[in-house]
Amino acid sequence: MKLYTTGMAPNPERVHMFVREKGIKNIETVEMALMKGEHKTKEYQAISPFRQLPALVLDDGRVITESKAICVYLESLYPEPNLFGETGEEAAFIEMWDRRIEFMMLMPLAMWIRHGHPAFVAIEKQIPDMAVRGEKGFRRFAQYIDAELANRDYIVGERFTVADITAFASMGFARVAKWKPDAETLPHLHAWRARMMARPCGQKS
Ligand SMILES: N[C@@H](CCC(=O)N[C@@H](CS)C(=O)NCC(=O)O)C(=O)O
Repeated sequence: MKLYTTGMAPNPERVHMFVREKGIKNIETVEMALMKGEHKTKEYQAISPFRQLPALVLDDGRVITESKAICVYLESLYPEPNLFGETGEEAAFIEMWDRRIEFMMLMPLAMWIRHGHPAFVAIEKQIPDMAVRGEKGFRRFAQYIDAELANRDYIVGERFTVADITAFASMGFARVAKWKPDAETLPHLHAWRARMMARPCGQKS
């Protein structure tokens, strides 16, 4: 298996965190310089039709794109520890939270950074209003999830799942906007982030 990836980008990072939590060692990686547009070539488009990262090339040549789909595939090869749900019911709750985190936290954050950070003119036609809306949406959701985490240790319940990975990868990307959860105003999110940093997903090699 070969993983096309790039540093400091939340979607590839979701896969790397998943790999660390599973303890998977046999994935070759190909690092692409996103900000230099290395992924915009015809060669890479032949691998990933929308020229996005990550992309996982299987040993038989087939390609899986979409970070979550890559994680689903890896979960099928390495079922333990289970990160997608032991029962259909648990899987539904995990999926619900993972989608909420992806659409209400990661996407507004990406809008904020891609449309607001000067370095991102390299890959984005910036619309300043999108940055403003993104920042607002992200901050609103951070408060919401902080309140949720007052009652439990992890995004879904009492155990770590793929939804924690999506949220933690978002936190990592938020550092580009010089944002992290503050112990006074977002105490539960702050404590959850400290728990994530102590886990395999938080140990960058
Ligand atoms: N839905 C895709 C999104 C992939 C994506 O947007 N990747 C970003 C990096 S985080 C990318 O490759 N962007 C390239 C660009 O915007 O030119 C996934 O989950 O993998």
